[in-house]
Amino acid sequence: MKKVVTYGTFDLFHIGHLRLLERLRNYGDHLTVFVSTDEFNEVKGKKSLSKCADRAEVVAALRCVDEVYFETCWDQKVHDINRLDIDIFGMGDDWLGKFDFLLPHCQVIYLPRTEGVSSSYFKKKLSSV
Ligand code: C2G
Repeated sequence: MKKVVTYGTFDLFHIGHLRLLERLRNYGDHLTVFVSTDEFNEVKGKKSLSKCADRAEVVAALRCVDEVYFETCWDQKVHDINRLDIDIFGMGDDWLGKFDFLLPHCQVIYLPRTEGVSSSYFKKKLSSV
């Protein structure tokens, strides 16, 4: 079984998130998603509107997602990849090159982002309503 993994906040879940997860799932037979905790989002300098448990519940409900865990720090990826026997690590290409240090442990792919949509875009729109 070819296992794929990705990490993210997935706040205000939108088509960009969905398209990424569906494309990643098609690179293998199993997709694991690590959802950033609220505390880790602070470390990332991101404020999510939905709390971690809700964001994880949305991601876990997707047909293309097989397992969901939590991302609590930057440094857990090598451990996760080895522990879960991951074959492919994938992210949107706004992260291009940032995770190449994982190459000794698994294949690393960056997929084109879905243009014109982001959680921050929706937050801005919502605040001006
Ligand atoms: N994404 C996308 N298209 C968009 C928006 C996001 O393909 N229009 C992708 C991002 O590239 C990322 C994933 O969706 O791979 C999740 O995006 P975020 O929730 O913004 O994740 P981020 O805050 O970038 O956290 O350790 C990695 C970090 O936790 C990633």
